[in-house]
Amino acid sequence: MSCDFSNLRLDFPVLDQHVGGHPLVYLDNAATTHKPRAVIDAIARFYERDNSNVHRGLHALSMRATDGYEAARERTAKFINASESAEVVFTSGTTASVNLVAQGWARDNLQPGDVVVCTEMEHHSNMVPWQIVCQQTGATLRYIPVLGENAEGGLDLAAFDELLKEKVKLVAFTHISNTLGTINPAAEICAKAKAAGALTLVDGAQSAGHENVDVQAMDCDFYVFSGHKMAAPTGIGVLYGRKALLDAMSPWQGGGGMISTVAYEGSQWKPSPERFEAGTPNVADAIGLHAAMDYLDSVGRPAIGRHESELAALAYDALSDLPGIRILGPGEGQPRAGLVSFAFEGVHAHDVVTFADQDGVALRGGHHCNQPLMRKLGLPSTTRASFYLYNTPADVDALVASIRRILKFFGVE
Ligand code: C6P
Repeated sequence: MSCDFSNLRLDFPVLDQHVGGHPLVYLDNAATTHKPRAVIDAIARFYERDNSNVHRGLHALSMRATDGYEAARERTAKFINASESAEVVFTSGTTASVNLVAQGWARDNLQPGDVVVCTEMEHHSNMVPWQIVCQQTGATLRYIPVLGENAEGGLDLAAFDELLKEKVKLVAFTHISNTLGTINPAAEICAKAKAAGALTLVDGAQSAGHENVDVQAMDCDFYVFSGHKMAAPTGIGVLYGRKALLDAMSPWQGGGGMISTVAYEGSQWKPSPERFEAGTPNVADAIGLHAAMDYLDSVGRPAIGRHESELAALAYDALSDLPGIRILGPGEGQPRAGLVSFAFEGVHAHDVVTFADQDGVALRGGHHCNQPLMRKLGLPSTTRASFYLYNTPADVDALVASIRRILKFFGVE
């Protein structure tokens, strides 16, 4: 049964408001998404009935909280098709998950002469942690180039093949680019890396809530994502890792919950996932993440992905007609995730976003945590419209009308 996306807006209370006298048109979903009533209710229910610390108490509330937290882990394993729930570590988000692997795996396993490969389209969160650990270990960081003056050619996989002739230990790359909308061939990249003896980390921040993710089919070693970009709360994220790898990794942070025994002389760790969850975890938001996964799957992730890509294609076509526009990422008719990032000569993205806000249209302007990519493309910033399941073709019309108004003001159209 196909889903009627036109009514989904009603599930998201925050969308029922006016901004600048106009109904809110929220097109900043790559930054963070809104939460459906089902998620808000699940969090409220936890605080109203079950609030307690987990894994520590033997009283009823603590046991209910523990059950809820561990059920969220089971649900997450199912959501990404991990082979067991112990492969799911809860973190505060994508950034924390990448840093955990950088400091828990890479710091112990890299040495001078080793190479980490990431890409020129990487978000800072999947670049800076590798820069830090390469500095710490003497390893070298290399980048798969992007092709084309607007990066429309995606990743240069021939150049990747060349890089793999070096002593590559890890390939860390984004599944979907938050600035370009490029959908990278994750399984192909993982297969190439594996054949060269390298591990893989896939940044799923922009893919996890937008398509079916199967970490076993992708055959990656690590997959990381944030709840807040997929209808779940802020402050909860996931590190998926193969069990044997996680169990061989050092803890990133020490404290309660992650130890098996502690003596004055030293301590021993629990296996994963507890080893990586020192201190009181974010129980309420893990329960919110569980509710978000149920909600997204009740709509259907493949349908959500198709819907967003259709909206992005509509926006791409309408914006392409505007004078002086430069649209980044995949060209006309090429596969594109649900976002469009663009720039106009002589009109700064921050002006575009400020004007659009007066029309009730929420966009993002800036470098989108992709400074090196912006520099390579010769742009200070872009304006980005990013879609989610509650957006509609009418939202694309509002976007285009607002952009036309801005261009008139600046005398461009
Ligand atoms: N991108 C954007 O507006 P955190 O902040 O840890 O939840 O996610 C970081 C992150 C990592 N990888 C990718 C591909 C991302 O898009 C993001 C977050 C936001 O594009 C904020 S800069």
